[in-house]
Amino acid sequence: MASALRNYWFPSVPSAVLEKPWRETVWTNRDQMVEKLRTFPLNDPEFGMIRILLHGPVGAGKSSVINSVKSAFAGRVVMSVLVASLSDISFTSKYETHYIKEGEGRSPFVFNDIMGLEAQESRGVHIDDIISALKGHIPEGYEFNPNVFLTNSKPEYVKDPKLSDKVHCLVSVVSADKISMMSKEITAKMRTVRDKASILGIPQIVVMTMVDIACPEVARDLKNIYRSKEIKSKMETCSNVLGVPMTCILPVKNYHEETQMNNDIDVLVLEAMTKIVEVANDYIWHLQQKKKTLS
Ligand SMILES: Nc1nc2c(ncn2[C@@H]2O[C@H](COP(=O)(O)OP(=O)(O)OP(=O)(O)O)[C@@H](O)[C@H]2O)c(=O)[nH]1
Ligand SMILES: [Mg+2]
Repeated sequence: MASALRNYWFPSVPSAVLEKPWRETVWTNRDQMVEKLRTFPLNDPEFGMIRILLHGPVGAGKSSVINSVKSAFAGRVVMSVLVASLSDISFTSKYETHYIKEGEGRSPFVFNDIMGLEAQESRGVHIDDIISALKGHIPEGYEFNPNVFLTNSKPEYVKDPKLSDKVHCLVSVVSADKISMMSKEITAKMRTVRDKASILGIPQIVVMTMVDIACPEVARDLKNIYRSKEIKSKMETCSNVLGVPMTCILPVKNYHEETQMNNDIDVLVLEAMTKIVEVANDYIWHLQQKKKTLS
């Protein structure tokens, strides 16, 4: 009786979460996922390593993604890549390779972090520098200058990049809470970089961060990620804005204020990482076939 009365006075609000997840996730597989990535065999060992380039708007969580992957591998929260307290100027200004420690050695994949994109022409990383990075022409430690991009007339330009200097997967990092408000200038810059990567044959993945900010149900329980209507809608927006299929969009929540490890953060980060490494390895195989045909 009491509950019938409650329903009468307070009609039920549509639920923010779907009854069933629309994408399956195994939440108990953390250790196996780490092990699989640790022992990942490269299709062509001559490459030495898979190079992953992260790009995206200022403050999207690019550097934090690297810290989250490092943490998942180390089994403790690692904050070795400096991240910004929220600001509209890119905190990362140097081109740096980040290695993932694995036992005494290092894993077969590395990340390159890059300055963030901004709407104005003279601010943020220049898209020609991102394109040069894709081709392996940007030297380690290079300090980006939004006004001047690196050309082949400069001494620091890497004229003859090795296979391992080139990028094998381009990862676009966007934040779930800002994707609907992304300016058309930034969208255009991201699409230009993606088009160039496509011409070069480089595979692309989108990592959507800040899912905890975009949806309270996900902030409450990360396992709601594929039940959240809000997150699905953000991913669809992301797919439309950037022109990437849903299957290439991986939502994650980064370590940002936690001091303790969290299984669910790790699982989503490792799922994204697995997808990145798989598409990059397919690309390496493709390049190997081309090399064989030419020799
Ligand atoms: N709540 C929440 N905060 C996050 C997440 N990812 C990153 N942050 C925070 O967002 C801010 C920006 O993160 P960064 O990793 O520095 O972003 P970035 O893309 O490297 O930024 P720039 O180098 O300045 O272009 C930091 O304060 C992070 O702690 C996330 O998934 N959830
Ligand atoms: Mg950064």
